[in-house]
Amino acid sequence: MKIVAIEAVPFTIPYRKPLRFASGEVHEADHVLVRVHTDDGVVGVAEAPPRPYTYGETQASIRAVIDQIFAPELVGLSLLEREVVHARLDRTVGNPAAKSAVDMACWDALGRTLDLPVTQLLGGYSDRMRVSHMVGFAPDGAMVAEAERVRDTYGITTFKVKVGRRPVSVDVGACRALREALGPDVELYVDGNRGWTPSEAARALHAMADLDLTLSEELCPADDVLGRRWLTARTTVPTVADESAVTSGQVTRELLDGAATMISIKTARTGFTASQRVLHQCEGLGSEVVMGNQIDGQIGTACTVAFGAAHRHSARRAGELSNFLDMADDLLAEPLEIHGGELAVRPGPGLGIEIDPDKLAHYRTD
Ligand code: MUC
Ligand code: MG
Repeated sequence: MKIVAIEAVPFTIPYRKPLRFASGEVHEADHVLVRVHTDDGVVGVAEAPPRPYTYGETQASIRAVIDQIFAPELVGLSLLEREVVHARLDRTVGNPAAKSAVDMACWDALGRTLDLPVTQLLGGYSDRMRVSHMVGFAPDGAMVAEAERVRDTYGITTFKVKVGRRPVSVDVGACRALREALGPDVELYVDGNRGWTPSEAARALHAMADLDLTLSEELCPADDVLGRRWLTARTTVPTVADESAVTSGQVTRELLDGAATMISIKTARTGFTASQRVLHQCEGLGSEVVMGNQIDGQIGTACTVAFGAAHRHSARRAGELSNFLDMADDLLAEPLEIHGGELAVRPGPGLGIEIDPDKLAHYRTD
């Protein structure tokens, strides 16, 4: 079970249509495939999606930190020395997506070594999650058409609508158009990616008070310390901390400050090990969680559902598991499929996924 090598392979897969949101936009998946090799000949995999507008990482920085710092520090350790692995990773500040992909590839390698699914090693609560779909910025008609297509094709009835940066009236109009078209039975919530001031956010929530929004995520920046507290205290829509709550300490601050009432957990930024810490922390503090999406491909989505379904606390809500539908292709030999609004966890050892070597050869850019 000794780690003998860690590879960081860059690849680029185009999107069918770009995803646009307040802090950026994505036209292609320029991710990094991470492979952890052990002395038993086992290979664990995971993917790191660079989000420079959220955490400052790029495809090149993820490769560099893994090749130059993490791989030399971890080679020689056993897969069972998880605390040592994390103590070494934590010598480097930041780099959440790079660290998380290394962590999850180690878990995949451990599951394959033990011939057990990671989801069962983590908690084994359920074998599936309901799916929530993210709808990015577009004219109202296009946002409605996308939501209707996703509902009709995949049975998805929970939608996270991107807001912020555009004028409040435009986003309010889009949310109203979605509610009118989809009817009262779908779940709608909004994510501002820090795009509004607290007063704009308050005005937007007031204008959408009749739309039955279930959550409002990261409407204003974490540094709006008093503004976020003010907003959270005055709205009846629970406020979700996403990119403001990357570490356990930030989760504590957000919740105890009254800056947010819930936490988005993303395996792409906290892996399995630190996501489990955050999950248990939230459970202990009485805060709900939502399994978020870091604009993941299919490998990342397999990780999110393996984690989200494994725990009672994270399996309650629909998880954000459908971004890969926007991509033109992916690397898995057997693609993920959403049916009846649900995504099943892959059975089989580790994450239960295999990389298609021809697809990797086609999309890798090194
Ligand atoms: C989300 O929930 O914010 C957009 C930027 C990012 O880092 O994640 C996505 C989705
Ligand atoms: Mg978010």
